[in-house]
Amino acid sequence: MAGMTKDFEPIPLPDYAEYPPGEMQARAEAFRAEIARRHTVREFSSRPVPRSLIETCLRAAGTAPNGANHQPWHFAVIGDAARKSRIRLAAEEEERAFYAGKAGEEWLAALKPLGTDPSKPFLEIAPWLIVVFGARSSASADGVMRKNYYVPESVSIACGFLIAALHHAGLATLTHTPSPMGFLNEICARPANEKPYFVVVAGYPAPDATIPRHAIEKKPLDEIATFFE
Ligand code: IYR
Repeated sequence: MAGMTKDFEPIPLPDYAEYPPGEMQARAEAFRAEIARRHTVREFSSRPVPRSLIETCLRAAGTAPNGANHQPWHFAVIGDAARKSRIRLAAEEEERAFYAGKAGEEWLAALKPLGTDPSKPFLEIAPWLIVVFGARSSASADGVMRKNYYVPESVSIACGFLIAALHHAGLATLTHTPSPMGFLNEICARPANEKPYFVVVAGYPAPDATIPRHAIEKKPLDEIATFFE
């Protein structure tokens, strides 16, 4: 029936795995080391990456925790040269205004150590651009439109899963946020109730890819965490 909500039906936790404490510590350390090898890359190779690899990483992203399990996201996966060119053209236009002063002095000063500028060749060179949209409302399984909850939080967590999955598979990524990015709805044929959040650029790094030294300076644990015990 239209608008009907589902009743609560608990099922046994299907696939939890417990490890001996020593193994837990080793797994935590192995994951830390693996994720610490992820670096945002801005120079990509045009080497092709199979669609099936991206599909598997998107399935991982789709398991992210989210508001009311409405899964308020859509991933527009751009592999065609024409759309990539349109995205580059529109993004560079916005970025030129941003770097010419729209961003303001403080923001531009904060970006100095990253060495970024309005030129975004990676938007045409990388094999895949994954445009991540958050849906303010979306259809339930029975086709009824309903409001979504915690959309930015849900989409950002899914994006984190996606970046981790792509890295784990051996790909380099860049979380690109042209500002404003409303132009992405038209290019990706997404409805107005969806808002673009990120462009996740994915591919092999260029053989001579560099990263800014600034990017490897990470805050120590005692600066990012406070324990109460
Ligand atoms: N969107 C711009 C500027 C930019 C902003 C932040 I905050 C960054 O961490 C990096 C870049 C660009 O892509 O150049």
